[in-house]
This record gives sequence, structure tokens and C-alpha cells, in this order.
Amino acid sequence: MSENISIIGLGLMGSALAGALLDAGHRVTVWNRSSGKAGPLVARGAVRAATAAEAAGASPLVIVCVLDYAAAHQALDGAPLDGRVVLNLTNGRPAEARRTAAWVESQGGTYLDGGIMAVPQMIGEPGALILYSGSRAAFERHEQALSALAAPRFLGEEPGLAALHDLAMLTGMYGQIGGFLQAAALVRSEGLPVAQFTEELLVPWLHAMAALLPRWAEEIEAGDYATDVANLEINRVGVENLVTAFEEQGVKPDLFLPMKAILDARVARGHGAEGLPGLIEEIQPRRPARSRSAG
Ligand code: FVH
Repeated sequence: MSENISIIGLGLMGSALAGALLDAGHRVTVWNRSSGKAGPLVARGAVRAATAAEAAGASPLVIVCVLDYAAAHQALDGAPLDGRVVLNLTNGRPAEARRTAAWVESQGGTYLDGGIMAVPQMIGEPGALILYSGSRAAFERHEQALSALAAPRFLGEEPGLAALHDLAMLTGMYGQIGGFLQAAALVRSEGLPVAQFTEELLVPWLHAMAALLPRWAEEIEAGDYATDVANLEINRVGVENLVTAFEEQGVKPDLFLPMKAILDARVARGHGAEGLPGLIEEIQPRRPARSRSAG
């Protein structure tokens, strides 16, 4: 079913979102702070709004995708939100999402927050995922239209959940990138081809190691860090060896040093017989769990 949808913010991501909605046959109204970015979308059938308020007034579903939450508030300030669903796909923090939800509701609107797990080129293609939290009723009302952007995953009514999971997934990604860069530097320090190492050896190894993570997650939930894989003392010696190897090869160990510090501290506290998942207690000591839905 075709819907009226407004998009505020036509950067790389906002333009990709608007394009996918046009392709799916929706009536799309667009606004961007600086002129020029709406042109290609208007040529494809979008309606150009003169102001953000005009864009918000044009549709029951108003999607915002701008630089940050401060920019989102600037754009929405004074816009008629009464009776509208505001879907904020701007990257932000859980606390920002909660504050924005309260503000939108104070304006008579309904709030949905979203975390885009895709780059612009992936929007509308298989493999793209968008996490949602906030009003379940609003999500269900617009779920079909939103499926044109990416596979939708609703995480719960607490507005900060999408941002929290988005940031957690980005954390995993940056950790992987940090490990990749440190490994690539080690290989390059010997004059070896990084591409061949990455494709033939590193990627299959990371896939194999990633398969361990669900089991480690269960150990973290249980707080049971007994291991039959490799204990922290073995890992401490291994990581010390790695750091020495980086130095001998002329590679700065900087991306690796925080992990070494946490490992050293955990072993020094007498947990050398535990497994690697126990390191979480050094960065976030266990406290009584708040139980919340996560989809
Ligand atoms: N691009 C990506 O791969 C990532 C994927 C995951 C999600 N992020 C988040 O999406 C938000 C927008 O990112 P983007 O890639 O579209 O960013 P830009 O191309 O740089 O466009 C930024 C737009 O924001 C507008 N803007 C900035 N400040 C204001 C303001 N004060 N008031 C209104 N609009 C503002 C900017 O307008 P202009 O400079 O063209 O006038 C662009 O439309 C972001 O949260 C990512 O983290 C993308």
C-alpha cells in the first residue's frame, strides 16, 4: 500500500532512503537544509518542501536522517508534529533517543527511533538491517513501508533500545577493524601482501572465531567463566608476546594495549584460570540485571 512519507535530511543516507521509498511507489516529500540535494529526487518524483515544517506537515510518517540529534531538533523545532509519527534514523545515544521521544510526545507526536545497520548503497538491498524501538503501534502501522528500506527489527518500546543495539554492533565492528589494522600492519612490516593474507587467512579465521561468540555470551549471562578453551594466564602471555612482536617489527602496538591492560589487571586479581569472557567484569562489573525485551 502506498503511503505519504516525508524525509528530512538528504545527505548520503537520507537520499538513499528517499530513493528506496520512491522505488517502492510511495509518495515522498523531501527537505534538506541546503538546496541542491533534493533535485535528483524531485526528478524521480519526490515533492520538494520549502521548509522542514512544510515537510513534516505533508505526511503522517516523518523520517529524519541528519548529522546528529542536535541537528534533528533544529530541523523539527516548530514543525507540526501533532498526530504524526516521527522516525529518527539519525545516529545517536540511548539517552538522546529517550529525550527526543519525550519531546516529540510533548508536541503531540509519536516517536520511533532507528539504527541503520547499512551503508547508503545497501539501502533497499538484501543484507541491510534497520533496528527500531519506541511505539510498537507506530512501527506496526508503517512496517510494510519501512521494509522497502531494509529488513526491519523491532527491539521494544523503550525508545533507547535501537540506539543501544546500534552502538553495541558498531562497537563489535570497530573492535574487528582495530584487530584487522594491527594484523595488517604486522604483515606489511615484513613486506608481505596484505590482501592475500586477509582473504586467504584472516577472514576464514575470524569467521571461525566468531562462531565461539554465542557460547561466550551465554557464559557472560551466567557469570560462569570456567574455560576449556584457553585461560587468561595463557592469553596474558600470548598477548605480551604479540606486543613484543609488534615492537620488534617496528609496529606501534597502540590498538592492542587496552586489551593487554585489562588482561593483566584481571590476572593480577587472581582470575588467571578463567576464560576470556570474564574480562567483561573488568570493564563493567556485574550488577543485578534489568530485564528488558530485545526483540
Ligand atoms: N552514511 C552511512 O554509511 C551511515 C550508515 C549508518 C547511519 N548513518 C547515520 O545517518 C545520518 C546521516 O548520515 P549521512 O551519511 O547521510 O551524512 P551526510 O551525507 O553528511 O548528511 C548529513 C545531513 O545532515 C544535514 N544536517 C547537518 N546539520 C544540520 C542541521 N543543523 N539542520 C538540518 N540538517 C542538518 C545535512 O544537511 P546539509 O549539510 O546538506 O545542508 C545533510 O543532509 C548520521 O546520523 C549518520 O551517523 C549513516
